[in-house]
Amino acid sequence: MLLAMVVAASQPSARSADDEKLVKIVANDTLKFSVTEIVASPGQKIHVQLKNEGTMPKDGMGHNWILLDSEGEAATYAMTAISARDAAYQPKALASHVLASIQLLGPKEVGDVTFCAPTKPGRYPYICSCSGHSMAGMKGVLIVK
Ligand SMILES: [Cu+2]
Repeated sequence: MLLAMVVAASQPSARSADDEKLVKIVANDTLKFSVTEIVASPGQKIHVQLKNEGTMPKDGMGHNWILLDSEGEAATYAMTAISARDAAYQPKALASHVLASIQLLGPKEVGDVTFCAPTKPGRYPYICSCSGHSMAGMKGVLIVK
């Protein structure tokens, strides 16, 4: 009986579709995300849609969305990504720090990703890793609480 209760408690709570959080982010040539803060509950299902409304060419001014596991890794990832142009600015060596991502988008392209928020409360940074964009301010944070 006790075992059955423990098992039941460890199951993800049955959430309805209404609990899925839809976040629409717009990126453009000004190197900003339209949404810089997302608040979610632990394990909450999140659907992020990124739209690039810019007009500049994908090579150099494309935008992606990379959610990372810590603030420290975000800085490292952004630096490393600059020389990972051939991998669409997603350095494979750091892939283990990526919690969710949307691929590099050219002008007028839209990308999506659906994932579950980390179960551990905290701050999880997201960046555009295209050639230094996050250093110019193209970043935000997912706050799990
Ligand atoms: Cu960008």
